[in-house]
Amino acid sequence: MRSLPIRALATAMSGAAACTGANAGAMSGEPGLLITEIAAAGTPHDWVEVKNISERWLDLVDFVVVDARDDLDRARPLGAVKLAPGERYIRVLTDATVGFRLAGDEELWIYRAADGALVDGVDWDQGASPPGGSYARRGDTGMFVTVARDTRGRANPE
Ligand SMILES: [Ca+2]
Ligand SMILES: [Ca+2]
Repeated sequence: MRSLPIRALATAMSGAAACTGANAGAMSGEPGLLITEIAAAGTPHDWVEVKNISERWLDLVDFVVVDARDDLDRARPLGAVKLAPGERYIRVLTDATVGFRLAGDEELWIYRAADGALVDGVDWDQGASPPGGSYARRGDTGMFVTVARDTRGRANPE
C-alpha cells in the first residue's frame, strides 16, 4: 500500500524535471499573472488589463489569450513585452490583434503557452462591463465587480 504515494511522487517529479532550459523560469511555481480588468464595451476597442503579481519579470510571449475556455487552438499571444513585478499591460482586443472582440456576455481566459496551464480567467454577464466602465478586480487581486469608470492602466479601486 505504501507504494502508491511514492509512485505518485515519482510521477510528479518526472513532470517537474521536464521543465528545464529556457522555459524553466516561466514554468516554476505560479504563473504570476492576473487579469485585473476587462472592458467589454471599450472605446474604440475592447481591452484587457493584466498585472504581474509575481516578484520576477514576466515575458508576455509566454502567455496566450482566448475568449472560449480551453479553446487553445484559437488562442493568440497576449503580447510581446516584458512586465516588471507589479507592472500592468493593456492588450487591445480586436479581430486584427487576437481574432475576437468581447461581447456583453462573454468570457476571457489566459493560458501559459508552454504547457497550456490555466493562468486566469473571467466570465461575465450582460451589463457587467458597461460603456465607460469595466469589470475589475477590487484592489487588483480581489473579486470582479462592475465599476462605472474604468481604470485602464491604473490601480483598481478597492
Ligand atoms: Ca458570460
Ligand atoms: Ca485598472
